[in-house]
Amino acid sequence: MNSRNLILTCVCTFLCGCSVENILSEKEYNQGINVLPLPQNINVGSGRFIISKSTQITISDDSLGQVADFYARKMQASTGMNVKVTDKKVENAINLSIDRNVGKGLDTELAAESYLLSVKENGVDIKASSLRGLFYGMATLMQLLPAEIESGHEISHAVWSVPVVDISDSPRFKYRGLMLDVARHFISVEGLKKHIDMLASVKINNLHLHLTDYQGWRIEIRKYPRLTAVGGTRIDEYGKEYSGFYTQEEIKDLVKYARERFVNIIPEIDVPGHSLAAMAAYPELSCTGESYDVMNRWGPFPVVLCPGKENMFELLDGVFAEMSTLFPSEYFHIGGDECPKKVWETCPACQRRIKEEGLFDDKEHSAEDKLQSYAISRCEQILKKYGKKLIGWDEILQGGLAPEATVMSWRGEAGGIASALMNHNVIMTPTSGGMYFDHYQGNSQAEPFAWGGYAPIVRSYNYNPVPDTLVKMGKEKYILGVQGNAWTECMYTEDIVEYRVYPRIFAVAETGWTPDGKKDFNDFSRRLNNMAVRMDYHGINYHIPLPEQPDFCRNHVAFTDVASVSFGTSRPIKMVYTTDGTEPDLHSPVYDKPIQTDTTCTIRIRSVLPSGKMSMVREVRVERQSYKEPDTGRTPEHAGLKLHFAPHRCMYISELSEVKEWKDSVLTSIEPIARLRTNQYMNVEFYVAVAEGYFFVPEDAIYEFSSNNTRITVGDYVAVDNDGKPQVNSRYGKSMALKKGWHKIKIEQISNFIGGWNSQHRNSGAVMMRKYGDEKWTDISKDNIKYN
Ligand code: TNX
Repeated sequence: MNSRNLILTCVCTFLCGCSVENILSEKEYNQGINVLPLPQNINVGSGRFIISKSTQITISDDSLGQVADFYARKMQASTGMNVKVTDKKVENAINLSIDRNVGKGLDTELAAESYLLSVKENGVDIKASSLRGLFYGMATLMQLLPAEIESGHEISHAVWSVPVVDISDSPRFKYRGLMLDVARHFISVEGLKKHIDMLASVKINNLHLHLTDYQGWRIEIRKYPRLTAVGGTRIDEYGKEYSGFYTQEEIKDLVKYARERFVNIIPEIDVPGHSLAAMAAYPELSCTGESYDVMNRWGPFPVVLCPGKENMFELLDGVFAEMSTLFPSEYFHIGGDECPKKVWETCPACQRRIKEEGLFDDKEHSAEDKLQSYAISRCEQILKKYGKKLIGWDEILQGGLAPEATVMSWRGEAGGIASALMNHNVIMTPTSGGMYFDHYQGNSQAEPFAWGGYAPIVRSYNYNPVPDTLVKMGKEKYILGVQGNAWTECMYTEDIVEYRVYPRIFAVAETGWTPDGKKDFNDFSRRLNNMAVRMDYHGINYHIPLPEQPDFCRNHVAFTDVASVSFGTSRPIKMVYTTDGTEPDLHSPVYDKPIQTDTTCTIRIRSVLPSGKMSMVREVRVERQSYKEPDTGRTPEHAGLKLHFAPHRCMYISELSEVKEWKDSVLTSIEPIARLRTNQYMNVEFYVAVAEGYFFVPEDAIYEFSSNNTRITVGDYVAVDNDGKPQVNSRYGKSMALKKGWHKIKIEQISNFIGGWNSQHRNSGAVMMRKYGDEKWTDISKDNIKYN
């Protein structure tokens, strides 16, 4: 024990009258300053302030009671101390006061979020010009305390201390947000409250709820009950109902909860594309009056509202009217993304509207683009009536921006830049900047199934929302801030949503708050270890970086002699492993050099945070093989593969034995095995196809295989197994040592919906292979397949 802690021990023994067992600040993850987002200015002094039974929160006037009570309750829960709130001056206190000078000179909203925090050995002073600023000052104080302060139940015999510091802090941007897509997969009110707690703790001030889409309408509208009665339920591919929506009472409760934590909730009703759930409820909203079912797979789809008719705008007026009273937010999001306009070209009502409004084709925009702008501008007018400002995705630029629209730039930054140049406000949330939390946060071979794309936390962290072009043009002030988006097509449960959002949203928090020049990924990584413990107390299922092979990440490694498998993590974290089949735990060997073996084994490896919390286990099968001889010495006779095809609906390979009506033909190249269908999006043609024959291996080598087809068998060996899994990115390839020559191959393909996906959706049909050491995959080409 060092001398400072000895003093602490004595002080606490004196104050508590008990023997001290738990000096929380000594724990590895509590050491140093762990404030996240990092404050603008921080000066660390020496000594510590200790929270004791006599510590009270003092307030300069009653209006501060709300903030003081909030934190008093929080501190009481974990420390067990009855932290009183008083308007009297007392010793050993946390003093909250309003000081109009804090943040002076800044933009009003930035000033309101600014605070001064001074910790001395005998007390804490927090000053701000508003309640919001005081709330953030207290949030920082919580982060200066040990992570255990987040506990919901008392931690006894603990010392609660804060380092002596001086902090002056204000945000870089006024908008710092998270979008949750509750339309594809619903999140319960309790689940949302958990998110709000975490967001508030890292000073994120906006929660954007994507409430409607093709796959569901999730908010009660009293005037249009069918929106939820019909639009709130879809029948999944197994015939099971999936439903959920928020009642207006639940929304009120949620909004109140968020307001108490200074989180603004922005609702989104996505129109005129992404509106199928509403059209299922009210078919007259479509151009043709055609009736639809709420969609049970992931789009986008060529289905759109009809802006030619007035009833679209009547409905939206009713919807916006009710929602405007529920959500105090000054912003309202109307979506506007991925609007399919083809149907409008042949819709008499749309064409009439185009004529009447003079929306003619010009060099830049088609008449239908302009019709979309017309629809968005009408939305803006309706919202204006209810005192709201419109936000839309960057597609609302097509056909011209609505006069006062704020743009969320997601398809890169171009839309954001174009909007800012036209003096429109912008929120940056580009896929390219690591702002898409449905993208993989680690190697797709190692991580659980996700939408696709790659957004490691370092990319989210390093993103700078102000493009140089805008700085040069003096337009950077139009960048309101930054947001991370969690689209939930592939987030089937609330746990998975948490896994994808945390900790990447903390990177967004820091990008949105801390000046770019002060950001430091290594220090951020260190602070994440402290945040992890806080998240544990909130029951958040956060992502812990998995061990990955730095060169080629694969779950199956073949070797003929000796194998050497090395691992790393996306930020410095300890790894433990076993090779004897047992589950690695805290006592297992620590990974410190490549694992070498000359016999077949399974490496089980996981990461361990300083708190002792472990990641999921990765299993890497390391298999000793001898080179497989070709299956025939002679070049097979005919070009292509033998194809057996049947129009049969099933889900698994094991069901193929039941198929009777096979039709035989020849597949001249492999890819069409996934293209034996009518329409990729709207209809899935259910079929099974099996192609058999030989493929040519150009040289003796170890090859790995990858394909989105259901199963690939080489000789007798299953080289790719996607059986029963969403086949949108191959994650199951195995490796084989193969001799030059013709080897047997069997390609099995099941066309069905799997996990909400058309199994053909992103499937090129190809079977790819690559030699160990090669960077590039190559398709098995039509010249290299033959049959007898
Ligand atoms: C595009 S981002 C969409 C969403 C999808 C997402 C998947 C945006 C405005 N539209 O509907 O869920 O991609 O990454």
